[in-house]
Amino acid sequence: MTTAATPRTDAHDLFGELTGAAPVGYWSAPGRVNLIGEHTDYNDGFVFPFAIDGRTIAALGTRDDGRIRVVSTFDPVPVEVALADLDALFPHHRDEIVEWARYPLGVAWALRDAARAAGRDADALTGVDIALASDVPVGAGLSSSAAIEGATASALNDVWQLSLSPVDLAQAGRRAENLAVGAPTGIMDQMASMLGRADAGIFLDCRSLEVDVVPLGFADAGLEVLVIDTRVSHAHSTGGYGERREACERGAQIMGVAALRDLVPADLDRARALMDDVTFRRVRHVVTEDQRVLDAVRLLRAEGPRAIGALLDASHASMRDDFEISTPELDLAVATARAAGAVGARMTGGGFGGAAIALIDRELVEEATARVAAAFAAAGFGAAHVFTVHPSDGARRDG
Ligand code: GAF
Repeated sequence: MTTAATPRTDAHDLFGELTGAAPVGYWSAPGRVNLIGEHTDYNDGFVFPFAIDGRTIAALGTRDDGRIRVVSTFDPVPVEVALADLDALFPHHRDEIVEWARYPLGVAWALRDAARAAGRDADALTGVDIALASDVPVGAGLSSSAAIEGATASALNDVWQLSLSPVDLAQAGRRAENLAVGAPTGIMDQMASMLGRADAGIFLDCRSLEVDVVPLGFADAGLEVLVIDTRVSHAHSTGGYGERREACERGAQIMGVAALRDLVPADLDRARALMDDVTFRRVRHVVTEDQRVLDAVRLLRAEGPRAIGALLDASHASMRDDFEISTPELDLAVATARAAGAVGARMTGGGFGGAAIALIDRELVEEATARVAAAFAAAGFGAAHVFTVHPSDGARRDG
């Protein structure tokens, strides 16, 4: 990912302005691109994301008054509360906190609970100052939120000496997102951000949370992942995301299963007979998408990355026609990338805006970028932001 921003310097400077001192350390976590497996995570299904080379950095220092203060490049006004007051704020009074600050404060809240569950005295945890800076685009569907959660969780895990595993930290991040922010999301983004590995995808079973790190081999195959950020902003705490989730739960209930993960494509004829058309199409997306994830991982291993192109295309069609979460901008991005020679393309993330990805030969990137710009201008859409991302390591201490 190419960007002029330097989040490490920004976090350092912001921390200095806030405290007049140097932090005790820096922790970082990446955003993610989901290669395939959309809206399957909260249905107990399969996903196959990778962590990207855009990261959020948390610069952290301790304080001895039991308070937490957060500041970020999203909003220069610091937010400060007593750690002990977090229990009263979340989830019911989250509206008292400005939205961006609910992510880091929500993680602190969730980790205090995790500390208690591990037999620690939550009131003995030290106060902290945290400065956050990021070069993960916000609102692009690249999970800038999981990057904030992962960086904050990693930092607090270390300074509070909680010894929680990356999966525990991902679960704390999801809890913050669901209850402190109010977005009814699944676990995919936090798992990808915590567990990502350079040049590899995270094949995740969202029921067992079992992870398989699968080499992607894009560079060796001469391929790039192009992100086409439509700049149509999305938010999962409002609107269509929750409605899709409800339709999936309704479908599972009608079919008498715990989650849509328990259905296979052969069950779809019965599903069609039992439910209304909209619910059926939501179910069909999830059931066929789970199968596409399994097929993508198998084909990637057997034949390499070029073999998954048709599955990426089919995934987009399913989200456009059955799950109805695409937008005209995303459809145009996908169609243009494919016409420019992409191996496969699809929208990525929760939908209703955000970004599409295209798996494309390195030497076609420039032309595809120009063609997207021309197509967006011709359609009267605002300019897209087009850049490449590379599969990268997950959350870590950075010094
Ligand atoms: C968003 C959510 F945060 C994820 O949990 C997942 O459901 C995704 O949308 C859709 O696959 O990124």
